[in-house]
Amino acid sequence: MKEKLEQIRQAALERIVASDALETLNEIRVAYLGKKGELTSVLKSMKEVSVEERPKVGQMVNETRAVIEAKLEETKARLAKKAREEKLKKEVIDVTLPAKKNHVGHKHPNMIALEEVERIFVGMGYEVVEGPEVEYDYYNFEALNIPKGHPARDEQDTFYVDDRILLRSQTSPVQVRTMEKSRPPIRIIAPGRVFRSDEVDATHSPSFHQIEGLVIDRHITFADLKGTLEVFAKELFGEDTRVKFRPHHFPFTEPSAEVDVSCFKCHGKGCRFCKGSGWIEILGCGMVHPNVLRMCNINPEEYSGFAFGVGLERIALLKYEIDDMRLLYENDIRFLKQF
Ligand code: 2U9
Repeated sequence: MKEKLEQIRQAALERIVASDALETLNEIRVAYLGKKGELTSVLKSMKEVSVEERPKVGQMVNETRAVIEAKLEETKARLAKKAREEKLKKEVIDVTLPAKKNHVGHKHPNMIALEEVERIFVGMGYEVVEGPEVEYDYYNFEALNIPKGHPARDEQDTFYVDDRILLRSQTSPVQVRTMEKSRPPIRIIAPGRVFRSDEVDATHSPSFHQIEGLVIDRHITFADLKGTLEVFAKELFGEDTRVKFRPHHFPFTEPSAEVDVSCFKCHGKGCRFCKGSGWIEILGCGMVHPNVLRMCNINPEEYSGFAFGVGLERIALLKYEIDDMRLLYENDIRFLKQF
């Protein structure tokens, strides 16, 4: 029995020392120490050993098991360490290699200008509202006091989808929809893309952006309109900016005006930027026409309001002194990088 145990011990240790993988160690453990393993079968044959000898043989079996287990553990630790070292060697990173270049995006000048305009009006308590770019003729024209056959329809050549549906030529439909579903007081700005069948040149494009504003409440007067737009102009172009209201005509407002700001380059003296006049036109505005209020279920006897519209690209071109609108649409990274 003693020789047998010694044989088992020798063979097990030899196999353990020769093994080079953790899986092999597991196989060896099963082969010698498992339920059907060689050492266990020795224990099972104890009944053949005389009663006096049994404790001694039992102790020898236990010793053999302990020796094999210890060698298994020691080898397991050694193999695990070796595997980890090999893995680390493979994963070595050369920190001196040049890094990959990160391309950082830039905000489009339109976006910078839009955020600035939104900041100013949100600061005065306005909400920002958006609406569909594909609209009904009703919201784009009829509800704005521009019936079929009105000359204003020819002034802005509109893209029609069919005889009822079109690509909006202004963001005014957003205000009409807002008036239809909410009661005054209303204080909103409506930024968004609009479409007109215009030839592309330095100041025109078939698709551009507007920001329109609308305020409806009791006792709103032209003085509120003037004060609001003066605050807007000063915030946008500087505290020393002066504003000038010139009478104008829009079908949806009465009275209507166009607004000029004093040239922020020459402060009104006249320069190339303002084409010698000292003034720069920036927006159109007026008191909402009673017909428009009525069509949106608002009683013009009780409520009044003002509205205005600015071209976003025009603001971006002025603020960043860009001389050609096409630069805003080409998305040339060398141009956009400058903002
Ligand atoms: C409702 C009632 C009235 C919106 C207005 C203008 C004046 C205007 C132009 C400026 C340059 C458009 O970008 S542009 O081409 N807009 O001059 N827009 S008043 O008036 C409204 C809108 C909605 C219900």
